[in-house]
Parts: sequence; structure tokens; C-alpha cells
Amino acid sequence: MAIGFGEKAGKVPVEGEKARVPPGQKVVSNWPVFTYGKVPRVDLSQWTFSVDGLVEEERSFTWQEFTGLPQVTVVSDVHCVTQWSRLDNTWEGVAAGELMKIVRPKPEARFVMVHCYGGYGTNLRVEDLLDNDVLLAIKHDGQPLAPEHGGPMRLVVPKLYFWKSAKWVRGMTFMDRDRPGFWEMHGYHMRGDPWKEERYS
Ligand SMILES: Nc1nc2c(c(=O)[nH]1)N[C@H]1C(S)=C(S)[C@@H](COP(=O)(O)O)O[C@H]1N2
Ligand SMILES: [Mo]
Repeated sequence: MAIGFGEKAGKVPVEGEKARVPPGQKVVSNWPVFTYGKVPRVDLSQWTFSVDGLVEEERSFTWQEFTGLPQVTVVSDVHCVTQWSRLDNTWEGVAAGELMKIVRPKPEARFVMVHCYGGYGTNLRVEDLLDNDVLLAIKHDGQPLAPEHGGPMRLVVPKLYFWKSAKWVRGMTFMDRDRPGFWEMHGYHMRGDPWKEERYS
């Protein structure tokens, strides 16, 4: 009987998986919750997502406006800095590229600070948002994103450690300089590439 990726929790990657599991990671089949502090609850009628800073057009979206934008489906892997990886996650939401088309970052905008309900934040390079697999997700494996996993909306940046995939996103600020977010101020790496094991700085 064939066993697919990640069916056995905590197993060490076998040969074929090595190519897609970064060094020092173990595949899990469950989905651990990693949250600093408590889960913020936001009523959808009050929810907004605002983009500001170095963009041609600052924008704020209501839930209705946001979910009215073109949607994409992306299958990707999750790699947490605490060494678990979860393969083949199906995400649905708005592509980061779609958002960029609307707000149009200025040439000098090279970094983004992502702001979350509850106070968390994380920094990213604008170029890391341009990949086709980066999205602002509202669904995971066909279901609305659960509150503990960042619902109603979270960022998903598959090629960086999962702390960069901010949950409960409420805004983004485009900047010309890099600034540390929450975990980056507490010693996590400014970029966080799992293939280079950029865990801590
Ligand atoms: N707003 C917010 N986003 C967050 C976090 C958090 O504490 N608050 N934790 C980060 C970390 S360290 C990880 S590993 C992932 C965990 O996501 P999950 O709980 O859906 O597995 O969310 C990231 N995004
Ligand atoms: Mo994490």
C-alpha cells in the first residue's frame, strides 16, 4: 500500500521527499497551532484590510470588497522554524500579485510590514511577495480558515518559514527600508529562507 507524503506524524523524510523538505524539518500530518497570545476575534462586518505606505494607491477593503476580488487556488508546503513541515496544503484566496496590481507599489518600495489583528507583525521583501504561490488566504483544504489558523484571512508565503505567514492580517505597509516584525525583534531571521536554514540571527 502506498503511503503518501506526511501520513505518519513526525517521520523523517524518505528519499523522494528530501527534495521538497528543507534540512532539519520533519513532516507531520496534523496541523499544529502556533500563536503568540490569544486568538483575536473579528466580526466580518467590522473587518477591514488596509494597504498604505509607498504605493500609488492606498486602499482599504471591507470583507465584501476583499472577497469580491479574483480568487486563486494554490497547493503548497508549510515549513515552521520549530522543525515541522506540513505538505500539500490547498489554499484559496487573493494572490499577492493581484493586490499589487491594485495598489501599485512605488519603485522605492522594497519591504513590507504586515500588520495583524492582535498586534503581531512580520516583515517581508516585496520581491518575496511577487511569486505566484503567495496569497492572502481565506480557505484551507476547502474549508473557511479556522480562527486559530488565522481566519478570516492570513498571508501564505510558502518559500519562507511559516512565521512570515501572518495570521489575522489587517494591513500592509510598503516601506523603503527593512524593519523587524514581532519575532524578528526577538531574534528570528529577517528573511527566513528554510532552504538556507535562516532560522535565527
Ligand atoms: N498574527 C499572528 N500570525 C502568526 C503567528 C502569531 O502568533 N500571530 N504565529 C506565526 C508562527 S510562529 C507560525 S509557525 C504560524 C503558525 O500557523 P498555524 O497556527 O496556522 O499553524 O503562524 C505565524 N503567524
Ligand atoms: Mo513558528
